Amino acid sequence: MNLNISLIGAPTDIGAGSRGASMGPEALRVANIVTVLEGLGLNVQDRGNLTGPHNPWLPPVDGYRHLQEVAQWNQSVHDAVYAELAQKRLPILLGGDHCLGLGSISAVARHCRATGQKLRVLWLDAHADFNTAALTPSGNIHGMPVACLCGYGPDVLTHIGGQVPAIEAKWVRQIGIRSVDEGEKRLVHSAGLEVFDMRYIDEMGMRAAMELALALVDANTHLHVSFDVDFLDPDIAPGVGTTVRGGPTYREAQLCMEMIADTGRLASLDVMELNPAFDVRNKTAEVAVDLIESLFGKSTLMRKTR
Ligand code: Z70
Ligand code: MN
Ligand code: MN
Ligand code: MN
Repeated sequence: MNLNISLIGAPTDIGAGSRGASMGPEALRVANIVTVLEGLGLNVQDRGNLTGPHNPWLPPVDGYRHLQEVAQWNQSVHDAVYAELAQKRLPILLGGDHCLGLGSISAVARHCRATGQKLRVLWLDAHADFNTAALTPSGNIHGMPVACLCGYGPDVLTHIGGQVPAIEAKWVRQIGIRSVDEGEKRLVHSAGLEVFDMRYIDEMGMRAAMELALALVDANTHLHVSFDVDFLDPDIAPGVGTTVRGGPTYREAQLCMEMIADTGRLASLDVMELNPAFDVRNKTAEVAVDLIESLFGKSTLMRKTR
């Protein structure tokens, strides 16, 4: 794995349905993300925070809230993530709401085109984030980034990164899904997204889900993880804008992270939707950092010394 890590803060809630994810990057720093990663032997550079338009908190226009502001934040995320990849570093985007997955993953896809790597995106989330302007019940663009990446969305969002669509649906595996809107569900099926929802995880177990989600990941695969903290069960992660009951437990989430670590192919990461305004004594940030530690191979070290 790439041992050179760059942290990029994106302090905004521009695409979210509640305010507060803008405080996510600092909460992750307060939960010691830098020293925890350094403790694993990684070289960590904190690039500080990006800047962008403030959140005007307006109602949707033509099915989108804050479309221009979302586009501007995503362009800045795209440029920052692409620059780190071009310097052969592993970017960790500290969100910020999940609309920014668009800027991050479009940059990763562009990097993969330049280097001839295959891309696999693991989308860990309670939500499919596959809405369009016509389907969305809210207009919140954090419910749309996967659709935009796959080419379903407005030009200002789908064109970031220079190729439309930025990715193919078949490169994506969604894990932990348990809240999908009616129209969104139909688009998920027609686009052919592979979804390991909570029903699947309950019946088959996290191990089987991850074995399939990681199938055919090889030495030429760039593995991107987009971790929406609301993936986790609210019992362990109350600090998000939208809690949805019935998510992975700490142990299931940890196994998920460990199996990703075991591939050795993790090459970029988003940590999104952490909302300190809903958290209790920063505990959700601490759980997220614990799980990120597993994602970067904490348990691999433990197995070697067993
Ligand atoms: C709903 C929508 C959502 C959070 C994504 C919810 C979207 N599907 N919420 N992430 N926290 O409004 O599109
Ligand atoms: Mn999400
Ligand atoms: Mn979510
Ligand atoms: Mn690479």
